[in-house]
Amino acid sequence: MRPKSLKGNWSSSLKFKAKLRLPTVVVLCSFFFLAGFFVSSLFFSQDVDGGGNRPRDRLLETEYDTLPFGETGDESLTSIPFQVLSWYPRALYFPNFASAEQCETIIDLAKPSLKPSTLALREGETEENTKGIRTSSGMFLSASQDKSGTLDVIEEKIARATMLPRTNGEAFNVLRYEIGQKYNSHYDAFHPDEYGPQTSQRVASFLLYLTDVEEGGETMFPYESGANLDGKHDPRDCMGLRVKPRRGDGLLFYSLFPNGTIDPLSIHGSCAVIKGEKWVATKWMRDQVQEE
Ligand SMILES: O=C(O)CCC(=O)C(=O)O
Repeated sequence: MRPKSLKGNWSSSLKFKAKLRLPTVVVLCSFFFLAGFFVSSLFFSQDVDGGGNRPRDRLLETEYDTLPFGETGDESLTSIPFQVLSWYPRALYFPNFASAEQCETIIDLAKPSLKPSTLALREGETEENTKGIRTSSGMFLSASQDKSGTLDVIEEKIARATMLPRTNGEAFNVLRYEIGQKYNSHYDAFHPDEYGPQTSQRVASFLLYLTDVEEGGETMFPYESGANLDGKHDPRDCMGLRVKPRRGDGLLFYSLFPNGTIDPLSIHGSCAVIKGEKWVATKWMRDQVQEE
């Protein structure tokens, strides 16, 4: 009897175990399937937008088929990162536009020839009655004067970034601001009502910051997005959108609207340097080809 009952117990326990195993297997399979799905979806989502920006890198680095290009085009895919600082006026920021060595080279070239900065004078203005508006020192330097080729490379990069031809650029105006020095708010474009008829006009300005500035020295846009238009604005005040100089970074803004008229919000200036020294190279781009 005992063995029989034992056998009976054994077989019923086997049946019980078999009954138990089937749902367990199903549950375990489902669990592993779901876990696998979850882990793989994690990897997949990192691939799409995770910290590394992988697809974008891939697009820039790889087999992106470039197109046939015209006589003055080329094969390279240029990547120049920029940030839109403002649409009113149109202002863009280009981090790491130039290297520290390039900045040093430009400063070394300009340093021996610095003179007090000057202004384009309006009717009734004299050097005497405009004293204090622009207190930096500076000099003009064209790419052809720089035997190291640094300005040539920078000028080419500015032309590519702005799609404004190099031939339309004035020589670089390299400026140094010492403590307390500044440039009151002003327009780079010349209004014919104030300056008389113009044969060419400044379209845009590209500023390459050659140094960091410990404190002050920001490029300011006091009317950004229509602010401070109540007629009480004092051009000496450091206000509005302020761009802090960082060595090697670039700032581009447009003085003219696409229709060729002057953007009243493009007024800008340099806040006084409070601590440190500011060096900047300005390139004004015009609507007409410039003579060398
Ligand atoms: O130094 C700056 O930040 C501004 C320079 C400037 O306004 C100019 O050169 O026209």
